[in-house]
Amino acid sequence: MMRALTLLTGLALGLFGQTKIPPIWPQIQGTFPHGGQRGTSVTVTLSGRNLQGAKELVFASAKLRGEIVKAEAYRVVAKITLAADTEPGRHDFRLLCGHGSAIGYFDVNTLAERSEKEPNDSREKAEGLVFPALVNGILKAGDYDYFRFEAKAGERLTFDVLATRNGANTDAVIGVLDGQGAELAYSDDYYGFKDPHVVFHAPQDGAYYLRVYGSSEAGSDVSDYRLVAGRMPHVDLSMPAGGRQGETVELELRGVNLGGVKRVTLGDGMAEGEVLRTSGDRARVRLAVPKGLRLGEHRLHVDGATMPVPFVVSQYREVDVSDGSARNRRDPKPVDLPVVANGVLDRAKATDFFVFRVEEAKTIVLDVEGMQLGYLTDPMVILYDDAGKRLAYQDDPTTNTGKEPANLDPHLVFRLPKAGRYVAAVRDAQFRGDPSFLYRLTIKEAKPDFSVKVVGTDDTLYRGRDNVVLVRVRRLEGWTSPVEVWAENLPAGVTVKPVVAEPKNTPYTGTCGETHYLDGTNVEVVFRVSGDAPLELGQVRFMGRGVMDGETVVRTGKARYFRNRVRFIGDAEEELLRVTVADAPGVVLTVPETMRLDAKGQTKFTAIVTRLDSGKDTLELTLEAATAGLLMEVRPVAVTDTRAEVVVRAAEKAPGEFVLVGRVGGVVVGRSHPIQVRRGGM
Ligand SMILES: [Ca+2]
Ligand SMILES: [Ca+2]
Ligand SMILES: [Ca+2]
Repeated sequence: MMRALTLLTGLALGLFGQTKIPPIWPQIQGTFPHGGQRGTSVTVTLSGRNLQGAKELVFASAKLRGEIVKAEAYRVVAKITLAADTEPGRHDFRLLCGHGSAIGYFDVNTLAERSEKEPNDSREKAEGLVFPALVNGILKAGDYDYFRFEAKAGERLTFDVLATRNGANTDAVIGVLDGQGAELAYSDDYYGFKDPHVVFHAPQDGAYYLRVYGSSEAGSDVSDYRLVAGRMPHVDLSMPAGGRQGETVELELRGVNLGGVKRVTLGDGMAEGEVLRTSGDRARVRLAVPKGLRLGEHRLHVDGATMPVPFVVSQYREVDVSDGSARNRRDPKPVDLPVVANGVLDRAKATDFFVFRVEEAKTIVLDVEGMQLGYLTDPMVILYDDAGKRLAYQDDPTTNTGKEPANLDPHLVFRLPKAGRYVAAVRDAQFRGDPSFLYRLTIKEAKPDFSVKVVGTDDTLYRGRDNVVLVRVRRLEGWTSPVEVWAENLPAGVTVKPVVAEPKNTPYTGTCGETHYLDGTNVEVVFRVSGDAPLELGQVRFMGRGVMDGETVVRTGKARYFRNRVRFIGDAEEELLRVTVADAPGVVLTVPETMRLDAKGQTKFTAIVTRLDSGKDTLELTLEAATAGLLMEVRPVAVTDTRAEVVVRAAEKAPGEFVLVGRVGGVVVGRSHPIQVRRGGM
């Protein structure tokens, strides 16, 4: 979640310049358990900062209901009720507080769940697993979680740890050990964002161990994970990975333990597939794609499988070349445009070639989906003329520096100079290959278009100020005109002036000072909030409009997960931006969460003082809600000071808690979050 860059309006005589508001909005860092079994109720603890006053927990799906049980600054306890027909997989929720909202993710499964029981740090203390198992765990720093299981020779068992894919900050590793503790299988990062996955082939009958731990032994009190283990089916991909609206498609699911697959469902019960035949690692399924189904990515669920696989609903003819029928450069696969080719770059250097004809000069687009669907493919496309001369190629549409969300999927737009035959090729940019390197290549005549994406999902809009929300316009299929961006459905007292995104990608500076470009244009949309706007929650819709070749195109914006909070990218379930109209405090006091007393029962810290009031008078700091026996020493903070050195003494040397309060002229202008005082040590 990227927050508004809050600027000041200068209404108050321009005294405070452009003070940036420190992060005083709610932030969720951990969720435990990070999911639940559908048809049950679960008590969940959300850990984070600035969670005080949480009023509601709302889900995008009506099948899930949240109820706040208890709300404190660092912790919210909520009860979540899951309807029996909730779609399995990840669901967005929002925690709504008076001072802002935060997005979180909740995983829904069909399996009965339990939590790990510490201590389980060695084989001797391993917990028994009964398959299928779903265990919720926490990886503290240096933590090892051992589980014991029985397997028969030749059995294939799936171990999957769901953590970063839920937004958890857990970089988990798993290892499978034999009865004597020798490691037989290992996985650190299997999925794009560091979650591990192992399919274990048991070499003989007997007892084995599974070990879950943090990469480099990293972990924390809020590093949660969900372990799914058993003889369950696991699907790597569906081939083809999409189907055309209103058509019936025959799919091959590829994975392990697919022999018993009986039920395949598209999305939230939108279509049921008919299982035609199965073998151990394949299942053939006939699926009628409903005519009115929304275009784009959906989830395909296999009953009992660990995870759904992506399935894209398209409006073009789909072909499957995963049988290797496009592998030969001298004998490329003939296709008619428009077409979506589905393939797998299954081995190193694998390249698929397609030949097509155009009857006149025209602009075409070669668009690949790979990474966007969650696969580790880094696809690139190359375009040749009939004589084999390379006309154009594209690897990534943006420079991927790690500073901005990555996009590895090419979108190449090219003007074919004349009628004739052309060849398009797709391969991994580094010539890597793997049976899971799926791609979907769309080749079609370009029809200029654009997308509007909000950079983030939640924002707090402060009264009496201008608040900036970043919106990214991405030009597609050769769009070269300006796009006007505006916002609708605004809360009372909030106004927004339309902004124009010029057809130029936004530059940004890399870590070494070099210049890079985004794959789109960021515009700053300014939300001016009057001083008397009602304090309320709202949902804002962004819109974009542009004219090209005499045609007006209007698009609705979509809120997008932002990399800093969530390790995955993509559109949030709700397309509207959640906003909260709130008052900025007169002062923000940034303080540590925890202090430890020294041998004399004393501790000190520096409070960072950000004045957001007119700042003409000295700030007095006092202690509030103090546990008995806590005393504080601090000097008044002069208007020009941004730091305050605070000394705290505890008569009892016992744990306690206090809040730092800022007053100007006797009036409270701000409070810190609670500071826990603990007994000595580090
Ligand atoms: Ca643990
Ligand atoms: Ca442990
Ligand atoms: Ca990992």
